[in-house]
Order: sequence, then C-alpha cells, then structure tokens
Amino acid sequence: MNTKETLINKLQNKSAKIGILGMGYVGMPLAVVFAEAGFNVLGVDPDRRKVDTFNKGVSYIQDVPTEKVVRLHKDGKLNMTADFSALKEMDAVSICVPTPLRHTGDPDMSFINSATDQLAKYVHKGMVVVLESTTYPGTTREVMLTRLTEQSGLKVGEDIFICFSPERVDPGREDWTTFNTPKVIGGITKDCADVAIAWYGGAIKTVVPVSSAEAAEMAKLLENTFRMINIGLVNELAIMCERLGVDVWEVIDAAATKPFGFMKFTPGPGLGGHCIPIDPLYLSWKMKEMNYNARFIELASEINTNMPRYVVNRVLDAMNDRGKVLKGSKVLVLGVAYKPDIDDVRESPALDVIALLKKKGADVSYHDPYIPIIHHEKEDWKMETVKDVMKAVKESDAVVIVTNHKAYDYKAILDSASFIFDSRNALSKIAKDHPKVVKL
Ligand code: SAJ
Repeated sequence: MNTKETLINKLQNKSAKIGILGMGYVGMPLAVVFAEAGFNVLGVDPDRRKVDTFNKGVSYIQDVPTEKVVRLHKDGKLNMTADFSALKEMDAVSICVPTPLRHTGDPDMSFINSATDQLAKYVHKGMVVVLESTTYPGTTREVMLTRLTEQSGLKVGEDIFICFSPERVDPGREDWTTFNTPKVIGGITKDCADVAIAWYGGAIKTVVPVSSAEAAEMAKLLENTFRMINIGLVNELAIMCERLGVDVWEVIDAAATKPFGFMKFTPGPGLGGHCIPIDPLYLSWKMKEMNYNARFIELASEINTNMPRYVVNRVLDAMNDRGKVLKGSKVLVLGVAYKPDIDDVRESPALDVIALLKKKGADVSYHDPYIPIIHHEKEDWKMETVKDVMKAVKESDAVVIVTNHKAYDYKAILDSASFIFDSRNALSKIAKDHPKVVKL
C-alpha cells in the first residue's frame, strides 16, 4: 500500500492519532467529536491555563459539558498539552486558531502563521493537515502548502495531505452541533481530499466534498458575507422607513409571510461577534490585493458600522422631542453582549453606542446579566454593569435597549422607565405605539 492508502486505512480503523491545534470554541468540540468516534485525540494549545483547566477535569468551553471531558480524558481518548513537539506523533492534525482583524482592518494571519510554522517542525510522511479557521481564499495553498512542504521536502498529495474545512460552530446552539452540521472539505489535490474525507467521514455525520481548498474557503466566506450584507440591507431599510414614517418591523414581518424567496433579517444597533463583521473583510481584502473592489461588502460594512451613530442620533432627537437634553442626562444601556442570551461582547456595537453617548455628554451606565465588565480598547475605558437593573431604570432619563436578552422583565422596565429607545423591537408585544417608547 502507498502512503495515502496506509493513512486512509489508519483513519478508517481509528488507529490514527489525531491532533487538534487550537482548543477554543471550535477545536474543543471537534476534539470531542473525534474522541467520541473512537480516535485517540490530543489537543495542543499554547495557553497553559486551558491545558491546566482541562487536566483538572473541567471544561472551559460552554458547549462541551465537563462530564464529557472527564469521561473521554479518563478513557484515554482525549488529552491536552501545551507542548507542540507532541505533534510529531500525530497522523492527522486540524488547525483551529483565531483569524481576527488587525487594528488597521486587515486580516491578522499571525495565529495561522505561527501554528503552521510550529507544525512544520513536526510534519512527516503520512500526515493529513486540515485548516478550519475562516480565512481568505488561497490561504491553504499559499500559506499551509508552502510552509508545510518547503522545509520538509514532503510532496503534497503523496507524502502529506493538505485540506481546508470551514468551521461552522455556533456557540450555544444545541440543534446544530459539530457532529451533525454538514462539513465542507476541499483539498490541495484530490488525493488530499480523499484522505480528509476518510478522516472526517468517520466522525462527522455529513461530509460535503468540493473540488479545491479555495472552493471550501470561499463557501465559508459566502455563508457569512450573505448574512452581513442582508443585515446591512435591513439596517438601511430601517433608516429609509424612519424617513418615510413607516414601521420597519411591521414591513419586515409582512415580507416574512412570503413562504418562498425571502429570508428574514432584523435591523439593530450594528454588527457584533467575531464572525459576521470580520469574515467578509478577509474576502474584500484579498480581492483588493487582486485589484478588485468588493463593493457590496464595503457598502454593507459601512452601513453596519454606522448604526451605533445612527442609534445615538435617534436617541438625541427623541429626547429633544420630549424637551430633554441628552447632555448631562442619565442614560442606561440595556444589554451589551453582541447578541441576545450569550456572554460574548466581542465587536459588540454596544461599546460604540456607549462611547458615542459619552461623547455627547450623557451620564451613561449599562446593565447586562452576562457581562460584568466591559473595556473599550480604542478609548481605553472600563465600566462595570450596574447591579440593580430596576433601580437604574427608575433613575434613568432614558433607557436604550441594545441587546434584547430574554432574562429582562420588559413589562417592569416599561412601567418604571421614563423613556425607552428600543433598537431591537424588544417591546413589540407589550408596547405598541407606547408614548414612552421610540423604536429603531
Ligand atoms: N444581527 C442583526 N440582525 C440579524 C441577525 C444578526 O443585527 O438579523 C446581528 C446580531 O445582533 C450580531 C451580529 O449581527 O450582533 C451577528 O449575529 P449572528 O446571528 O450572525 O451570530 P454570530 O455572529 O454568532 O454568527 C454565527 C455564525 N456561525 C458561524 O460562522 C459558524 C453564522 O454563520 C450563523 O448563521 C449565526 O451564528 C447563527 O445563525 O446563529
């Protein structure tokens, strides 16, 4: 048997040793899926706190229960280390590292580059490597292939097999998991894809082969660019409806009754999270390198980025209409997580809304049951959540609902507040045309 056949054999009989490089909200669930399928899995992460927490038998990832980690660890199916040299024993490695933006707005490839360079020290004949991190089309070929074969002299598709398979993890979601969410896989060569499909196909419910690594990279970017652009569309619709004196929420609900050819998105105070505002900019950056201007992405990004300012201007106007001055007023921002019912504040538009309110001279506080403290990196200020939300509501001149957590008692908030700007239509069921409420 040749190298490919031998490796496929080891993957199919689960004797292959699996390495997961980067044990975050993508890598840990992936490691668990492979371990539950019967592989021996080693998580490799430079963050010793993660490794120590894991070795104490505690899961630090919301979607992975501690008892699962303990069981798999006890059964010897799942281990963790901070020592990259352990990769030399691996037959198959998935790279699941962050791909954020630099402060310049360009892709920050430092995590992929350093992970690949570490792995390049330990690659050997008969290894398959799959990149899962969302990135610009061409990364697998231009970065992974080059760095994993240049020094080692290994031949891709014969000695080493290199693929891209986009992560589709939505933290907190229980219906679609790493196991049952279809997994797209594209290789540098067809032989590469064959090996990765044999590997992932032995642990994940549905594998979707595509013809190249670039096709797989691009599929992921389409998924999230689709969302970002459609959110930008409804945000601009909100601005247009306000000028037309039409209720954008009623318009969207009406459009959503169309049983085909329409997908509902809702406007809001901006775009948060570590995927949707960021992934499309990896694509527009790459296209700029190729002298092409991705206008849809640029425009949607501009509209979404401007929404915090639009919300603050609407608050200012609404208070003015009530004979109130924003400057010096007590304003309570309700909910700062980037989306409801989670504890993640990354890229949250709430930080910009608060910064802009402060700039207008408002006396701003916030409440969020999931976020005890926020830090505005650019302006370098920190704030702690108010402890008693109802007391803060009663004392405020204005309440701005930015993130509509289910945990809030909206009826009590409506009764106690003097004025509410509702950027999420959170009060739709209890305050239709209520004099105290203005909505986006
Ligand atoms: N948002 C709106 N209007 C909408 C939907 C979202 O303003 O109609 C805002 C949210 O408030 C948030 C941001 O956009 O600030 C992103 O929200 P999201 O619902 O897209 O949630 P994310 O960022 O957690 O996106 C993830 C993505 N998952 C992966 O990349 C694997 C995305 O592809 C999923 O579609 C999304 O979860 C999901 O559906 O929950």
